[in-house]
Amino acid sequence: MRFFLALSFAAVVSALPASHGPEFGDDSPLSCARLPCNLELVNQTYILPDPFHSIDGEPVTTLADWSCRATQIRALFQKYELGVKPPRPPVLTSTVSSSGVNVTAGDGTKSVTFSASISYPPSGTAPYPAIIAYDGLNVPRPAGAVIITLNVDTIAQQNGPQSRGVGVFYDLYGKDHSAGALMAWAWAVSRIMDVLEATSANINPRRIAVTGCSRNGKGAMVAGAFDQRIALTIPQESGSGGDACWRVSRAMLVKDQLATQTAWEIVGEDVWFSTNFNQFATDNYTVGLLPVDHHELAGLIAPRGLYSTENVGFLWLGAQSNWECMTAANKIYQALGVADRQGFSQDGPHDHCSFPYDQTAEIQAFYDRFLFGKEDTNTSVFRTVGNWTYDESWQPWSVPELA
Ligand code: MCU
Repeated sequence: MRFFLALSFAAVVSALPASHGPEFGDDSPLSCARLPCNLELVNQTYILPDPFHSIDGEPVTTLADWSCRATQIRALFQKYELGVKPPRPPVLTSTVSSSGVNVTAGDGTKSVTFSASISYPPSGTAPYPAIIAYDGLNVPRPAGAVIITLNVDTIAQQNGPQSRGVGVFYDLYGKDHSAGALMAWAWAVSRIMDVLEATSANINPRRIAVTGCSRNGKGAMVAGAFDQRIALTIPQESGSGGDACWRVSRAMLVKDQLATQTAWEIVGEDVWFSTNFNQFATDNYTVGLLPVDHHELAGLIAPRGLYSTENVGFLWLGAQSNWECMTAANKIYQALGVADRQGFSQDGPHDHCSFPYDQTAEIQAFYDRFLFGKEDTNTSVFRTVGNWTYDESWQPWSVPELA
């Protein structure tokens, strides 16, 4: 590592054209992403949308069908909830040093620069695996891994409704761009991935995790869902807008009078989502029209690693909804034959974003398998300290075995 101290690398990353393929990880035809302009939205308040039928009712029966359906689900999330994620920009350059990376992204007429700090491990084997941590690490640091810290507010600020459109993402794409903050942050992660693929920073771009807690956990899930180069996604206590499902959180509030966070509350609180989401969150009765929900957002991470943690200490996070939603997400992992690549661990009560000791071995198993390549590590973790079971009535659809 010492050679970094004297040297920094400068690289031009954008030799390749922006593409539909590698970032989104699918080789399905572009037609899979095309949505009908007159898509009829059906109100399903007590049913989680069926991941295994396309919007025109075609069943998903093969892995190729799923790849196409996943592309469609990404298109739906971009159109209705998160806003559009721009592809790799035509101008992308970087400098990497022993302590950080500067990324310059531009469209040919204007450009922006953002940076992320890099902390190399005292020992380990290069090229190192790395964790991209939103605003710092709240999970244990694995020995032998690099930590890349991204200050998310510099990309897209989230400081109440008036902060919409502030940050380098909007300096480049315009303050009225449809992306909410979560998607803008995901774009920045993908640009860091571009840089890691193109430069020799002694970091292995095939062994990258992304993590964040709370609002940043929502962001980590979006980053993992929208860049299939990320090997492991670790949303921590992401709650509503993360590993909770909008519909189940709504039912907790409206049907069971449990004071949890709903879509209606969240769009008024901050700018994490696209303004296109507002139509589903005008009150607590419209979210059933959203043609997707977060079991599918998490399912987009399959077949890659996903370990999400929750904390029953805060009803606001959505306790039953986290469990219900991630169990429904596991149906997608099951369909792909990789159920154990998704872990869910709900414990507590403990302080928000503190990492409890009893999750240490679980997360280490995910590190071992997805960051250190120990493929035979057992990552079967699906547990809650809560007193609830999966309510099958949310899932009237069946789970195919895709091959
Ligand atoms: C759990 O994430 C959020 C939550 O959605 C917000 O309502 C609350 O204000 O902030 C939480 C958070 O990010 O805490 C650090």
